[in-house]
Amino acid sequence: MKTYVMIPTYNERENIGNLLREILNLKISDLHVVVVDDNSPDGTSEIVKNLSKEHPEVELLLRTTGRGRGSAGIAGFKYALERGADCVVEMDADFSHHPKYIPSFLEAIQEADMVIGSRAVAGGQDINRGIVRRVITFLASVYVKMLLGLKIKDVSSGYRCFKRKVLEAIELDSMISTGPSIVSEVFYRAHLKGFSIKEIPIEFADRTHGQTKLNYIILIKTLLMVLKFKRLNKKGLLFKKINTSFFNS
Ligand SMILES: Nc1nc2c(ncn2[C@@H]2O[C@H](COP(=O)(O)OP(=O)(O)OP(=O)(O)O)[C@@H](O)[C@H]2O)c(=O)[nH]1
Ligand SMILES: [Mg+2]
Repeated sequence: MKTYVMIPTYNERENIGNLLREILNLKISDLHVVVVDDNSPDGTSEIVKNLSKEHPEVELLLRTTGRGRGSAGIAGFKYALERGADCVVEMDADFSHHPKYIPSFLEAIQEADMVIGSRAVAGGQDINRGIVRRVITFLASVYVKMLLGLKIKDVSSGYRCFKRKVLEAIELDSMISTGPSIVSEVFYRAHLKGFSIKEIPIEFADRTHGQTKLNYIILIKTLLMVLKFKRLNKKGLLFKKINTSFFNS
C-alpha cells in the first residue's frame, strides 16, 4: 500500500528534522513523506531538502506564492494522489500529532475509508494544554458538529488518514478553504459523500517548540467559514467551483 504522510509547515525549523527522522525510524514499507512548506522564512525547507538527499522517500513541495494551512493541505493531497498514493496520512509538524500512531492509522484504514486520531474516544486525551485552549476547542467543536451534522467525536482533529477514493470524491479543486477551516471542510465533504469513519485514540500534546500560527482573528474566520460551507451546500454549490474570497485566509 503506497502511503504518503502529508505535513504542512510554516516556520517549523525546530520540529521538522526530528519529526521526519522519527517517521523514517518507523521503517514502514512504501511510505513517503511530503512536506508542504510555504517558503518559511526560518529555513524549514532547507532542512527538508537536506534530509531528502539522504532519504529520497522524503519529498519537499515548496510553495512560493500564497500562504495558508488550507491551500497547502490541498496542494499536498493533490501531490500525493498524482504520485499514486493508496492512502494519505495528514499531520501537523509540531509533535502535537506524534508519529508513533502512524502504524495504528494504517491498520485501522483497512476497516474504514477514513481514520481520525481522536482525543475524544476512550484512551485519547489532550495533554498539557491550557484550560482556555481546551474550552475553545470544546465550544468550537460543539458549534461545528451542530451546524454540519457531523457524527465525529473529535471534529477539530487534523491528524487523520484517508483512502485515496475519499480524497478523489471530495473534489479538491472545488474546496474553498485556504486556512485552517480545511479541517472542517474535509470532514463535511466526506460526511456528505457517506464515507465510513473510524476514530482511534491519540494523546494530543501541546507544541513545545516553535510558534503557533493560530490567533483569535483566524479562529473567528474559521468559524465563519463553517457557516459558509453549510450555506453553499444548501444552495447546491459546495461541490461547484466558485470564486470566493469571503472570510478566507
Ligand atoms: N504550509 C503551511 N503550513 C501551515 C500554515 N499555517 C500553519 N501551518 C502548519 O499547519 C500545522 C498546524 O498549525 P499550528 O500553528 O500548529 O496550529 P494549531 O495546531 O492549531 O496551533 P498550536 O498547536 O497551538 O500551534 C503546523 O504543521 C503548521 O506548521 C501555512 O500558512 N502554510
Ligand atoms: Mg499545532
